[in-house]
Formats: sequence, C-alpha cells, structure tokens
Amino acid sequence: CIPGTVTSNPPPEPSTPGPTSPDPTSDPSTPGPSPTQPNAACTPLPANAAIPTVSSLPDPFQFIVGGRRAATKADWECRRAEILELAQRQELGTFPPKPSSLTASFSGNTLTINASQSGKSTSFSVTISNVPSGTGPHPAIIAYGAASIPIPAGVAVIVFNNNQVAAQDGQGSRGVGRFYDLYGSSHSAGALTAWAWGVDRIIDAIELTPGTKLDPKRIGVTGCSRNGKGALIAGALVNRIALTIPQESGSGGAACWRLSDAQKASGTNVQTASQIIGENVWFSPVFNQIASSNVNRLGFDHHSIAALVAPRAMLVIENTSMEWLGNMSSYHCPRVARSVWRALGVPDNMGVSQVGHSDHCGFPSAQNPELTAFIQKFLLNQSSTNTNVEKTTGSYNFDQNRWVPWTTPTLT
Ligand code: MCU
Repeated sequence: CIPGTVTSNPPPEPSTPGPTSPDPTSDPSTPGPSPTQPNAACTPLPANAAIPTVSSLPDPFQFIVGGRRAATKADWECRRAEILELAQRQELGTFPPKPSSLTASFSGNTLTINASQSGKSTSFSVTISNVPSGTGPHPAIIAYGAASIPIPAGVAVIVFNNNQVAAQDGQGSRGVGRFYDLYGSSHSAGALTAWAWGVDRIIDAIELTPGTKLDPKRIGVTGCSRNGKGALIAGALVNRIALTIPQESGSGGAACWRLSDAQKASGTNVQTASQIIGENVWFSPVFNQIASSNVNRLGFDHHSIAALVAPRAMLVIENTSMEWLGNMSSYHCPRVARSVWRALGVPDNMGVSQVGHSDHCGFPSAQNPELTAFIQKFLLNQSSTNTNVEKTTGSYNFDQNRWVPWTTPTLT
C-alpha cells in the first residue's frame, strides 16, 4: 500500500556461566540486557561487544560472545538472549519489563490496563468480542487494529488499538503515545517495540482478570502489513504468546534486510532498511545509522528475530504479488528461520505460506487450510492437525550457499 495509507482493513539451560545481568530498569532509554533473558547463567553481551560485519544471513546458532555454536537446547536459550539483546541494541530499542504497578478493570467488553512507575502513569483499553459460551478459560487472538484473517468460533478476538500506544504517523510521531507517556518521549523503543510492550500488558491484565474468561496461556497475535511487522515483533519479544501470525508484513517483518537489499539491487521496487527509517517510526533511532549505511553490520537479520519465537508457534502469511513487500525476501527469510524450529525438534511449530493476490491484506481462501490447522493445534489444543507448511506460489533463484553458509544442528 501507499506510504501513510491503509487498505480496506483498518490500520491498522545455561552452558556458559557468567555474571548476573544488571537491572534493565535502571535507565529505560539505554538498551540493556533483556527483561526476558531466561536465566542469569548466560554470558551477557558486553556493552562494547564487536559485532562482525556479515554479508550472508548471520548464523543464528553462533554466539557473538566466544564464537562457538549452540549445541544444546540450553545453549539456544542463551543464544536467544544474545539475539534479543542485539536486536534491541541495533534495531528495536529497549523492551521494558512489567511496570512496578499494573492494575486492570473489565466492564462490558472493555478491558482497561493502568500502568505506573517512577511517578508516571498511563492507561489503555482493548475490546474483547466473540467470547465462546461456557466458563472457559478460552483462547483469544490479539488483533492489531482489526483482524484481517478469519478467526474461527471458539477463539475470542481482542482488538488492540496499537496506534494509541505508539503512533505511526511518520517522523513527527516519534515518541507519541501511551507507552511514551509512561517512559518518556525520548525512550529508545520504536513503535513496534512499544506495541509489543502493550501486548505484554494485555496478557498481564488477562492474568489478573478471571472475569474475561480468557486463557493467558493460549493467546495469539496477528496484524497485517505495518501491523504485521508489529505482530512478528510481539511474538519475538513477548515469550508467552502461544501463536504468532504476521500477515503480509514484508520488509521490517518477515523479510530480511539483506535479502530485500539484494532484491532492490537487482531492480525490484522493494522496501529497504534505508527507506523504512525515513518513512515511519517503527524502529528505534538506534537503527538509523546502520540502516542508512550498511545492513551487513547488523549482528542478526529478521530470520534471527523470527527465531526468537521458537519453539512457540508461528505461521507467516505472505503474498507473492506485492513488489514492495519483497516476495523472495519475505518467503526465504522466514523459511531460513524455520531451521531453528528444526534444530529444536519442532519444525511443525512454524510454517510459511505465500500466495499471490492483488488485495493487500485480503486473505485468500488458498491459505485457509494452514491458518485453520495452526489455530486448531496451538489455540484449540487439537494436536492432530497438519502444520507442516512451507509453501509459495512464487519461484525464486535463491542461492542457498551464498545466503546460508551454515548448517542446522540438532540441539540436544
Ligand atoms: C507492508 O507494510 C507497510 C510498508 O512497510 C509501508 O512502506 C507502506 O507505507 O505501508 C505498508 C502498510 O502498512 O500497508 C497497509
């Protein structure tokens, strides 16, 4: 879609002993160790760590600290923490932990979240619909803006007005929204990170509010286009989302910066990192310099960010027909990410489906079988459905050796 517009859909265990992480709340505007770092025994990434420049897709299994490759599932937890830290430091800005005070109230179909910390406070509301009958607790999908995928009976819908939590109205909207009312307008988080924080708080509120009849352990998240980028980043940062469904998220979402740059260099009108930082405030200002000069300086790419979701479930929905999304990039990047689920022994927890259609954010029925299968298995507990999905109607000359010069281990 055209910059600044929206479509018919509304806008939208440890292996390396090391020191304990410092308190990430001490300076909220400085990227620091992630609040979701799983344990203190992982070696934190030093503040001055040298990040190698890599022109292929960086090996998601290889540690920056020490350089060895993950061999066990416990190693992966530490490597995941390292990627999480890198992604915040170089692209997303700091993802703050739960604020010191959080309360929720539920009235009608509106769930209101009040958060405060260090003398500042903020509040936002979401609406809950399609709640199944019965006492529950029931699964739910959080939809950024509005759902543009069909959500079946049995799954409630939570509409999240992400624009209110962090505006996405071009450069002038940097630091505007309920997130920044709490953390300050110069907080390093870009809008995608601020929205993920909002999703994390919605789940806090569901935990606090049995009256919603929703199950905080069976929450999905979805969004399309710019909001699809948001859904992917929420899945990556909020490690209690059960199912992540980014739809037509393209560059800055399912696509890899390096692959999008390669498509651009071969004459495709695809969105790149250098373009995206001028268009909107989705990313942190910490991304600007690398994005405008050389994305090979990123210690990760979006296959690594997608892999932060593993072993939790994700279905990436893409579209071959939209040049701007980078069709090769938006297919092969998540397909490469799937190697992490494969390494963890759960390849079917992640699927990639790309079908051509001219209506951006319209959902083609050809993708119904995989969408239904993922929702049934991961939100409705029907374990027998087939979620082994890696499909595209596109055909690409993807040079696997050039982009993926590493192998997929079996993590024990
Ligand atoms: C694909 O998502 C974005 C894209 O990154 C932007 O460049 C364009 O302006 O808008 C797309 C979108 O959100 O469409 C609704």
